[in-house]
Amino acid sequence: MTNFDLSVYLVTNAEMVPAGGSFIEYVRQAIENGVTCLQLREKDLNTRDFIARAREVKKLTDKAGIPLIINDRADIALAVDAHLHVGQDDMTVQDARKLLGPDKIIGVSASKPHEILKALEDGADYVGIGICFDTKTKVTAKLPMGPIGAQKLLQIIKDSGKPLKTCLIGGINETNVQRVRAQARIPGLAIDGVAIVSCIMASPDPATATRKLVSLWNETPIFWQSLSTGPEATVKELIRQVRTVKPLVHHITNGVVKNFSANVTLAIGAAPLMSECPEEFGELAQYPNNSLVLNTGTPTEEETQMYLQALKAYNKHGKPVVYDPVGAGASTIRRLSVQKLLLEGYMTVIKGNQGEIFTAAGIQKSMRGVDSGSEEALESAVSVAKTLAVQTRSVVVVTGKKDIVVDGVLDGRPSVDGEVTVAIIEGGHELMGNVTGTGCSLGSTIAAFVAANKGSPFLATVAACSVYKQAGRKAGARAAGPGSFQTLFLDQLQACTETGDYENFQIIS
Ligand code: TPS
Repeated sequence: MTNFDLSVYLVTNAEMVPAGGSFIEYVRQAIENGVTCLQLREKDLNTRDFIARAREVKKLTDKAGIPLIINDRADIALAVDAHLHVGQDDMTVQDARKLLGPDKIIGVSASKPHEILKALEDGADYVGIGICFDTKTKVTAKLPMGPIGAQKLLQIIKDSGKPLKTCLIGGINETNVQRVRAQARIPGLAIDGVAIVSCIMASPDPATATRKLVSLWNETPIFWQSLSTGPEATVKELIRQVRTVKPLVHHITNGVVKNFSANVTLAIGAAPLMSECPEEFGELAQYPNNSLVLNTGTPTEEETQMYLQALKAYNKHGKPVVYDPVGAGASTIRRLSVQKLLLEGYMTVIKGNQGEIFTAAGIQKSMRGVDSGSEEALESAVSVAKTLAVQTRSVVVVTGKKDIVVDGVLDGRPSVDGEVTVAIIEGGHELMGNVTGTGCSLGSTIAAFVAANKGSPFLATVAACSVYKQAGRKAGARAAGPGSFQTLFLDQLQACTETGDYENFQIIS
């Protein structure tokens, strides 16, 4: 059967219902408030009680016109004329099909490529892909794959050409459902829904929890709103907008560059704020016209927890986040920090040098031995940046002799079919590499530009890189060495942003 709606799929767990609540009442409220599918998952009921409960629930699902799916027990599905979900250790889809016939929905849990291939071969109607995030609901040794990790499974389904539906499960709740929807997709195929246990079953108010999940699933994700191209603006207007809006740029950055980053932020007409105090992240994220620079200079486990709190606060309010994964591939702890942050949050812009962007994209290949300024290196960096932009749906910046800016990818735009917009910006000066903080402060500049130009994060990022390169070129031409370069660079940043003087850039695709 293919005609069913997986978008908000409740999987029950009677033990989670808070004291004083009634299971059937929870199910009724979830159904009345919009779940589109319901799975009865009873691990501890005896057969007779299970059937009785299934009949009771089926009255509600029939009335609402949504499918009732029984977990694991084909006999019970048969007895009550319901559909079936099986796990990898349960009856196979093939055997279940023999029992239930062609008209019943049969779904199967899957987390690995070979399990998807088997589901396709066996003619499953949908797969429950997981675990997406950490979950306390099910004892599992599986590691969270995140919405990005689900993309390679979607690719297998797309390549098969079969109409296998998908939902993601594990740790999905109102704080991450929109990011799941935004990121769990590849060009031409998106997940069909999310399956939820605790966010509804353990909630003190299942009606509100359900309504919220349903509306978050159906609304345009908050990230897409800020990723829309918006009105066509000239680069000069984008630059002017920074001084007009005076965005507040919250920095979490490493000690060695704090002072310089704050001065750069001031020079371009924005306001810097340095805070590593999680207690105020929720409030700071709600300031108007703000953004977050997440420069993960010292990613100890403790610091990474702090980064996560800031990321989640800014994501919650749909505010721009510029992520600078400093030294991303240099050590295990740095790689883990990158993985964790990309699993747990959405970045508006990811900025790094070639090595950092390769690591963020999960690509091991080293460009060692290749001249970083060569055409070969540029081409390979563009291709990796595109991969990362498509995966994360972020704007990706690769810094270097030439900066590369790749557009984040959106539905409804041509880029979704693989054509991603890329800008290349030349300019700057070699002295930029001799002053600590010039790399990190580009992150501050991008954050200010993106905050001031919410409708156009791609062009705003291009504008930020262009102004930055221009100020670098001009300061370099006048400087006697790194010392005078530093002061001249701040002067030039102010002058260039005041006059709208920027380095020309090239859109290559
Ligand atoms: C459609 N499963 C994987 S994670 C999990 C369960 C029950 C717990 C999630 O809980 N796919 C479907 N149905 C299933 N039963 C499974 C997979 C297995 P929470 O949302 O509280 O994190």
